[in-house]
Amino acid sequence: EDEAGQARFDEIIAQDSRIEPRDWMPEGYRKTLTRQVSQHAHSEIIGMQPEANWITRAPSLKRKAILMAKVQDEAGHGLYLYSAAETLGTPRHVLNEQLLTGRAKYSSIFNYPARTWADMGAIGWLVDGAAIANQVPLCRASYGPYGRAMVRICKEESFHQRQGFEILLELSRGTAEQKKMAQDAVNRFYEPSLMMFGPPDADSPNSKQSMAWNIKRFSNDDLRQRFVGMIVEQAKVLGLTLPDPDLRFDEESGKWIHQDLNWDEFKAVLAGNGPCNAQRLQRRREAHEDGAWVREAAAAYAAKTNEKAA
Ligand code: FAQ
Repeated sequence: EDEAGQARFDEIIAQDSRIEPRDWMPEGYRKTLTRQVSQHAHSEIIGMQPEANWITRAPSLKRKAILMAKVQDEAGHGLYLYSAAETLGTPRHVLNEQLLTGRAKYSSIFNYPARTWADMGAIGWLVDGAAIANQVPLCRASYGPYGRAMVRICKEESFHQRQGFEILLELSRGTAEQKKMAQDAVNRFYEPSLMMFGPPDADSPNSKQSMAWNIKRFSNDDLRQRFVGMIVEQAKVLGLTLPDPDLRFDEESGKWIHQDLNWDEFKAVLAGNGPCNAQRLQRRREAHEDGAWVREAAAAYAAKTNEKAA
């Protein structure tokens, strides 16, 4: 049966068609997707924290409403992605346990602090911008539930990116102090946002297989340089600069060249030693404990309903 399943799986991949939850799939495919999709879900949930910190301090009612909507969207993305991950066979409480015990990764970017209101602009523009550049190709991922989830998520990320851009634009056109605050936020988030695309291709153990399985469509470095090209023009409109002395377009390769990134810092953040890792996980554990009564009530209600039905 495995042999027939493998042959059918290979055929679906060769046709660039989709694998669905009930289809036979190699264990490695199931495992790498569970890893990537659940880590993506964890990123959305942990990613609520830097911005949630600023909801009470948003400079106007309108800004507050927009920021609240964005953070709620991220919660929605997380739930959506956990559902997609569960179709691969691992229940959500197990995935959650992996996050709370620090065994599962989530995006490095959310371990950096959001210090000023301008950081809401830089996060929207650069972090959501990088998320879109990485996730648009994932809409064509070979695993059906993941690809379909990505389509909806990318639509919302586009709104997020525009709202961040608009915050920076307004600050940049404001007082000298506001413009300085915007530039400072961009300076701090530029390099970490480039690291969101993952390690350089030569140090990316999962890329080759994930590309062969049509999960990833482009390499980490390829997406990174594309993203840089996108933001170069947008930075001009913003009247802000990117803190990268090596930044240029290389005619010969048709690619954007950027400065070398500090991969030691990236490794430290992944190992749990970034500026906010401990705080982010601590907050998530507290939120999980605070929600215990909701889970208990939902389970009791479900048991009662089942009893009645029986
Ligand atoms: N941070 O072999 P590769 C968002 C890990 S957007 C932490 O290249 P792969 C929206 C990687 O997991 C952020 N870990 O791995 C939002 C692997 O470790 P493992 C989330 C990283 O999977 C905006 C190891 O390094 N987006 O949340 C990172 O082929 C604003 C080796 O790396 C996604 O998750 C990193 N930056 O490629 C929310 C997108 N990079 O698991 C709130 C989907 C790599 O073997 C506010 N994911 N690692 O132990 C992907 O596209 C891929 O998983 C990559 C990594 C490209 C991230």
